[in-house]
Amino acid sequence: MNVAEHIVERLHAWGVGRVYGYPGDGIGGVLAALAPRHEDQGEGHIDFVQVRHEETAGFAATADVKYGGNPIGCCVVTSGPGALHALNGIYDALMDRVPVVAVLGQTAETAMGSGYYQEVDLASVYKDVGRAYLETITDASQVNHMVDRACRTALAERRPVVLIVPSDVQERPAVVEPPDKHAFFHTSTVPSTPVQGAAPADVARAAELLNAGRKVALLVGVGAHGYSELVEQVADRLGAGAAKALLGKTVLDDRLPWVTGAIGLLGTTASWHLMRHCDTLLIIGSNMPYSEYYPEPGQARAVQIDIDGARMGLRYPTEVNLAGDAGATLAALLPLLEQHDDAWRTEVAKHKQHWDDYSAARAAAKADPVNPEAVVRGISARLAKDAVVAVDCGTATSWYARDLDLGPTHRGSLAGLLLSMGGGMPYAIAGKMANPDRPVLAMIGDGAMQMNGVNELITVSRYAKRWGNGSFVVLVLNNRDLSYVSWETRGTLGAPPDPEQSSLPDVPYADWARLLGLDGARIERPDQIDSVLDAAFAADRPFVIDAVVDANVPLIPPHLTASQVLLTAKAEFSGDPAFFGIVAEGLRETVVSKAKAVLGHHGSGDRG
Ligand SMILES: Cc1ncc(C[n+]2csc(CCOP(=O)(O)OP(=O)(O)O)c2C)c(N)n1
Ligand SMILES: [Mg+2]
Repeated sequence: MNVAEHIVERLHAWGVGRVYGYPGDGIGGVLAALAPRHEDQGEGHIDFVQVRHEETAGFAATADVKYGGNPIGCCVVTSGPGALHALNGIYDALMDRVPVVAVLGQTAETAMGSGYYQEVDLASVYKDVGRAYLETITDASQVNHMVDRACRTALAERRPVVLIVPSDVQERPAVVEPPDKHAFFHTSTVPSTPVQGAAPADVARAAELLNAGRKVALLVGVGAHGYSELVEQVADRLGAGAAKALLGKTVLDDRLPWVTGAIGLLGTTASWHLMRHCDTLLIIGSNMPYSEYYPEPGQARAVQIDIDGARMGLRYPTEVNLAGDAGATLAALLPLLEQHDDAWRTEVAKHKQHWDDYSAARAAAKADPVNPEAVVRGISARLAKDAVVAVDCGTATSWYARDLDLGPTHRGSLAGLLLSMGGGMPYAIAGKMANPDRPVLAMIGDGAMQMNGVNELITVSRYAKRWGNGSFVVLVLNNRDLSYVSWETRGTLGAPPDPEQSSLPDVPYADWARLLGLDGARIERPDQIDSVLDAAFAADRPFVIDAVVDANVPLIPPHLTASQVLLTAKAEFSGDPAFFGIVAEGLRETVVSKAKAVLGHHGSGDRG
């Protein structure tokens, strides 16, 4: 056995059953060690997924864990350019707190320091993203303790860890049993028991606070994943309404009347009302960053449950901070909670209904040529109960948050805090690899599709035959614009976007899919929506929906601040032609009339 084979064996012992990667001579030894494992369908099996770009390997390793695949994600990439490509995907693991081990090749030790080709100081480049654990294996005796400590740290801290392995070290004979002497270690591959619930005395204090509340709001995040029933029971007991952070979207069913859906910039007016009118807040496993969407400071008494004691009270001044696993903590809390009446819930449900009516009207509004929300709502109606959903960064994120009804039977995720374009297709691939018997849906903007999606469709076409369930639907929102940023430009700078920067070439995405042996169709008119969606969801192979949608359906935040209105209006009045093209007339009226009211209020002809 050599060092590379030893590393692979030890990673396997920690639960690494799938590796996303790309070859190169800097990592040749490790890939050679993976080869027989890939063929071995028995105990020692490790799947190898060859992607088109190392960034995909980083994203997919992260997403694999999020979608319930391996307990620890793994990507294996070569030295220099391979490792530099992978960096962004590994940052996703850091920001969304996912255990991932990145194995990076490196220049041979003998050549290091000579300015050799592909020689990059990876320990420096990866210092930040690998802050939990980053080491270079330079001696065969280090393999046991370095792999063990890396994997244990990744799992315990839910962070990426990095092992750099020079190419010549990979080939050296392994030291499987280090000698029993000074400065050698004998380490364990037995995982640590998971963190349990919070301390009973603190749970009792939290119960007292929650029982005193009359208008309780829940903010539910990814930390509540897997505990949907408990969250519902707690909410029912407290007569509470609940808003969901983006990564917690599947914890509670969007269709429940007391669930107000998404919160924050992409959220609903119902979540805004819930937060702004509650007197008590219970945050469960969420680190939702938009602080202005929480209750006003001082308005609500708050309890937070988080597995990480270091992340308490960061977004809202909480009174009781319960550090522990959300499931165990909620289970301890539930018997201490008194039954509340449903007066507040009735109010919450009324606002939820308003939102539903408003959003249905938005989707029904005419657009040029097709309203993206109509397409997404059509998808929502057809989505299988067990679908796995991936979404990219852009307007797709908004429509995912607002128009797609998901619940605990689904799985849904994205690069939540990093919000990188190009996450959607790698997430969809990992979602399918982790759940080959479930249908997958990806929602991706044309910009992100052009960034990496068209290439990674090659990966999809390569592996599609392996999947037990062939359904893999990719919705491309072909609006020929970096629309999300165009709206940000209007809303924050008060300026129309520069078309040279923001417009995108039209690409026949469905034709490309068919060239690859997949299926696809274009939606160019509203009357094609139903037939194309029906075909997409009936297809037994990956299907690309090229939806030619309107870039100018406004992305209105749930609460328009006066300054946003002023700036958006300024963009309009300064002659942004797109703004006049907004065909969701009712909405346009809302923004424009609100803007005019504010402008009028400020008495400022000059602002126009
Ligand atoms: C890697 C990366 N580059 C740039 C951005 C900034 N950004 C956020 S959304 C967006 C526009 C996305 O365009 P597209 O994929 O076409 O989706 P749309 O908003 O048009 O639906 C951009 C450029 C980003 N988030 N990530
Ligand atoms: Mg676009």
